[in-house]
This record gives sequence, structure tokens and C-alpha cells, in this order.
Amino acid sequence: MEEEGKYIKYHGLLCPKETHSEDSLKYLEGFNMRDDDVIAITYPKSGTTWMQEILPLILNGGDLTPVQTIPNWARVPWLEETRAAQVMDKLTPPRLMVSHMPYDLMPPSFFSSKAKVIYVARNPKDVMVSSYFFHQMATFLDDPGTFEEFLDKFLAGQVLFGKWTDHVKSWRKADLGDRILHITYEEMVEDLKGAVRCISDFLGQKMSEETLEKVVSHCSFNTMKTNSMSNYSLVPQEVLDTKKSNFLRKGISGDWKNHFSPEQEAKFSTVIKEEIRGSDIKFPWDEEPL
Ligand code: PPS
Repeated sequence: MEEEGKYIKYHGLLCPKETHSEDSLKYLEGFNMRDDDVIAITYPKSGTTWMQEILPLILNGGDLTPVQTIPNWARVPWLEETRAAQVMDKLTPPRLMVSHMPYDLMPPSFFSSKAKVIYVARNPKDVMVSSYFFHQMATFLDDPGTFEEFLDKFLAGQVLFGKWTDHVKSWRKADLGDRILHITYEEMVEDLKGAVRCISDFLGQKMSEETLEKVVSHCSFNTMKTNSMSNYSLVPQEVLDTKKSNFLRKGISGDWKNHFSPEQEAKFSTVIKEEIRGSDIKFPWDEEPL
């Protein structure tokens, strides 16, 4: 593993040193995945924090205690981050976790287990915008430069966890049968109730209409924004500078339209479409004209 400024390079992927170390990445490799584990996989800025809220609520029958008393990074830890080794053994089964890893870098035990996976994808244009503002606030990441510069870096994969297209393609080709549920951030924005129902069905959890309503209400953007266990307000200002941006920033689909010029949009779409071509991936945002 090489170090590069504020990052560790893991199989060519940039991981921030603030939250990753050689030890944490070795922990990932040797991780003993259990059959009843549940893992949400995301490319950064695609809905990780949202899943860290939704999953415990579903698995705890709508009990708000975990999401109101335990910070999201401890209640549903990242498999590859330094905190994992400290908190994983304290989780009551089924263990809930998240990861930004591409399919091929999952630990060997994952492939032989029956652990369930929820893959959340988001329109890469909105991912890029969200990431651009996150790089402005996160002092442990490189300054993103201009919007145009960051866009070029994003397309080249010189950003956290590499190319968006490589990530989504790796998980689409994943041979996991009914162990995996694919869902999009956009579907969750459009119909959160339907998305929560779909996730709870996938996890085999029966939920009354009343519990479903409670979970949906608690996972709304506005409620999560005021939950100190989920809005990153526990992180010092020197690490996440809220004068520059908020972690829970806008929570909408299509914010890219407020930031991309027509030329940037054309360039971005051309590269992404070219790289996705040949795979059978269809996303809700694909229907949009260039
Ligand atoms: S990270 O750093 O990878 O963990 O970031 P991640 O949590 O994946 O993505 C952050 C974006 O998700 C938005 N978010 C939500 N949107 C709608 N509703 C809810 N409840 C919600 N929770 C988190 C968050 O606002 C970031 O998107 P942007 O576009 O920046 O607002």
C-alpha cells in the first residue's frame, strides 16, 4: 500500500488517511463475514448515511433508540475504516455495515457467505456535485480546485474509490443471485416509503403500516438533518468545516443542473455513456436527454 499525500492507495484506489490505515485495510481483507450480515455498498456520496439510518430502523422494528443514541459510523460501520475493528464485535446480530469497496476487493469470506447486499447507485452528476462540496468542507481531503478541474478528476477516476463507472459495473456483474438488491438514490427520493418497503421485504422483515410510516418519517432529509447522531455535527469544525458546506447538504435529485454548464454536461455524459456501453445497466436518469 502506498501513501500519497492525504491518501492511502489501496489497489490503485484513493482512501483518506483520516479514516483508513494499513491495519484497517488488512482488517477488511481478513474480515470474517457471517451469513446473517447485511452490507450496504455505495460509491461515495450515493446514499451511505441514508442507509445507516434506514437499516437499523428496519431491523429494530422502528425503534428509534439506536439512531438517536449511536453515531452513524459506530452503529453501521464502514468495513474498511479504522473504527471497524473497534466496533464490529460490539454489534448485535444481524450486523449492519457499509462499504465503498468495489466487488473485486471484498474480503474472501464475503464470497462464500450468504451475507445480503444492498447496492445504492446515484446519478454520477449529482455524486460529483455532492463530492465537490464535500471536498470543500472536509479538511482531510485535497482541495477540489475549480468545478471544471474536479469534474475532470472525477471522470479520470482520480478521486476517492476510483471511477464511478468501474464501481457500478463491478457490482452489476456480481454473481450474487438473490443476495443482492439494487436500488437508486433517485428511487428513494421519489418514493421513500416504497424503497423502505422494498428493503424490508428483501431483508425478510415484516413491517406494519404504522412502523413503515414511522421509519419513513425518521429517515426524511429534514429529520436526519437535525439528528446529531447522523448529521456529522459531532465531528469537530476543524475536520468538517460547516462554514463551507453541510454534510447533509441538499438531499435532492438533479442538483447537477444548477452547476454544470451545457459543455460540461455533454463532456460528462459522453464519457460515462461510453464507459457504461456494452453493460446491461439502465438507470432512472438514463432517459434524460444530453
Ligand atoms: S459518504 O461521505 O459517502 O458517506 O456520503 P453519502 O452519505 O453516501 O452521501 C451524502 C449525500 O446523501 C445525502 N443524504 C440524503 N438525501 C436525501 N435524504 C436523506 N435522508 C439523506 N441523507 C443523506 C446528503 O445530503 C448528500 O447529498 P447532497 O447532494 O450533497 O445533499
